Amino acid sequence: MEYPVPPAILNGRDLRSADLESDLPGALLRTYAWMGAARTADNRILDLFRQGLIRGTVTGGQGNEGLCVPLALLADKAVDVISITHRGLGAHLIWSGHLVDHLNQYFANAASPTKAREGNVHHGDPAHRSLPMISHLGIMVSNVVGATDSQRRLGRPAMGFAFMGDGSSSTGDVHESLNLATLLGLPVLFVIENNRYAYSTPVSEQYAGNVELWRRAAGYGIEGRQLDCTADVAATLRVFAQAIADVRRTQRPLLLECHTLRLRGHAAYDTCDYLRPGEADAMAAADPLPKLRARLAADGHAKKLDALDAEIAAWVEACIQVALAVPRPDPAGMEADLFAPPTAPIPWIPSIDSEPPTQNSKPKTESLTMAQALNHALRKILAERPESLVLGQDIATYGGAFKVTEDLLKEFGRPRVMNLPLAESGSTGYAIGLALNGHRPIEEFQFADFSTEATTQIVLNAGTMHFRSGAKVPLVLRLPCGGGLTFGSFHSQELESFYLSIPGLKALYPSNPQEAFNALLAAYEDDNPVLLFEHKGLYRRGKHPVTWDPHYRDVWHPRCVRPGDYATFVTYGEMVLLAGEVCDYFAAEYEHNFELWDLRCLSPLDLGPIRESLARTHRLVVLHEGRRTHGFGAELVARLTEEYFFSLEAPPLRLGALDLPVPFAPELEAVYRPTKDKVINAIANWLG
Ligand SMILES: Cc1ncc(C[n+]2csc(CCOP(=O)(O)OP(=O)(O)O)c2C)c(N)n1
Ligand SMILES: [Mg+2]
Repeated sequence: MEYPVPPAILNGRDLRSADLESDLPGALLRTYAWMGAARTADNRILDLFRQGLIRGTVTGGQGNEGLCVPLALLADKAVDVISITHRGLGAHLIWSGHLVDHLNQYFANAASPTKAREGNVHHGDPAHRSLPMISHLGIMVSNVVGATDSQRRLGRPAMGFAFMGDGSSSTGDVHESLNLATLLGLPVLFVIENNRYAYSTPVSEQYAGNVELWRRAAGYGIEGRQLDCTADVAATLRVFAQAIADVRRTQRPLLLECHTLRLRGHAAYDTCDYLRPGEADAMAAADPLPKLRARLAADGHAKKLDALDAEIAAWVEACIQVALAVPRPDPAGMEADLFAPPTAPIPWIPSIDSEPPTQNSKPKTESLTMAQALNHALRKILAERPESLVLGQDIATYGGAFKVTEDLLKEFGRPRVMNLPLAESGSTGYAIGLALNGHRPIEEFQFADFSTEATTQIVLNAGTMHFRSGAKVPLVLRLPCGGGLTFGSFHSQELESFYLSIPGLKALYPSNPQEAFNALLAAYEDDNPVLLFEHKGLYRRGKHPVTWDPHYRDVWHPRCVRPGDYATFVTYGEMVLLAGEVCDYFAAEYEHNFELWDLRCLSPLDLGPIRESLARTHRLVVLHEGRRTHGFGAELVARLTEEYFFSLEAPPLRLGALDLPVPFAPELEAVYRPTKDKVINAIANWLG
């Protein structure tokens, strides 16, 4: 594909504050050229949408160029981090790539940067720290905080640019991110693109009338400023240059409310009936682009501008023709791209504690609880992998609600063992940002139940990242889960089917200390977000020998706990222990030997060995602690029996909890959960 050569002035993608002093006309001409290119492209994209050549939701940036173009020109694209909104085509054009690349995204063709798996402006350039957008507004802001921190940890003089609309500024993630960035002292410029509307909702219905958004900064203890980006582009450039210099100098966040415009309504289909009479005309009159043109023309550049406009229009047309000629996307490889491909194992020191065994000694074995085994694994990871860090609520000084992170702070210090505020979504978004930039965070949720606060970040952002952008999110999410401890509905849930009903996440669920140790190493070295379900009832269920296991990666596959020929019994987590006792009972009382399988890995599912077992036994029992309806067992039974249906000697048996919130009192919870007696009775009835 040959890319049309851009007008020479567009070869310059940078402006520095010194340029504003030494050659203001040149700086303004360059800004005008980029604003004009963005406007022309946005207008043509709208036409192409109306012709049916572009699909989806075309949300133009017409009117916002006076904001996003100056900022993108002033940013240091070699180190800074940015997340651009759906009004920022101009910033995309400046940050990286060629107009054709961006048009390919809109046309969703074979050369689209998201491989046509996402549309509109939902692309970025993660390799160059432009973090791709998902539709869910406010979500990317914390990613910028994380990636900026990652840059700082790597010793790079970067700052972050986190954009949001006036509507998006109402989301919890924006609040959480402002708080987090201030708490951590991170150089992030939070930019509110206030165009006075969120779709059809005017600011008067978005926040109380007497509020000015920039004043919110005071509540976080940072500085806030406001700026009218529709007035004078030279002034805008100076204010932005100052704000950028201040953020770099203070290494603190700054909140900048920018008054801007949305000239073509919310999206291509918006009829804008909700505008007040005369409002559209007033917006058109405030448009900074013609104002800048008039100023430059008055300064004697009229001819140059005519030529430049013509050159830009011809270039945009030529780019459209090139992008239109690209073939439609190929569905091949879609499924393979859900996850980042496997990597080579990390060269771990072959011991559980990073002390290499001497030549003749065998690897050390220690008797550990599961909580201690996890602590050992975390210590090993922190000691051997500089890109690792452990974060979560109360995990530093306190050592975590279940003491799994005990003493790690003492050994590794605060930047690598970090308490986070009570803000699961922003914190997870921060961790995603770190992971996108090469760090490998391990985040502890105090209880798995609280991870639902971060569902969008986990499932829709991290879980879809590789599929839609090719970027890797190596992130371990530790989820203390499960019941039986009288903790009630909000501290006892099993969330595997909740999370795994949407593709994109890997999940391990160890059932003993050795497997927990292995699972944490395996999860850590994976380039995808991995949920690590840790049953709280197993944390201190006795001590068991834990040693270095060179086959630690086997946790991605099921394990045969005991062989048998009568039935295939599949379970995972704490239920493995219960199932073992149930198998003992049926071996003793019925002389039926069940072949017990510990699934270990819930995603990606490897059912091959279990299918082989079922081909021998012809009977299937599936047990899990979570609720039955939409439970993980439904998936297991369906997948396992669709192949062997006609050779089964009995209907499959699916056992789980009642379809209720987890009740609190032990007497009630015992009725809710699968217990040994209930499972034995159910199987005995099934045997007939
Ligand atoms: C969390 C979330 N809720 C709803 C939407 C649907 N939606 C898309 S754009 C939009 C308005 C956004 O307004 P604002 O943040 O002011 O940005 P603007 O479009 O004005 O630039 C809405 C409600 C969304 N994308 N994300
Ligand atoms: Mg808005």
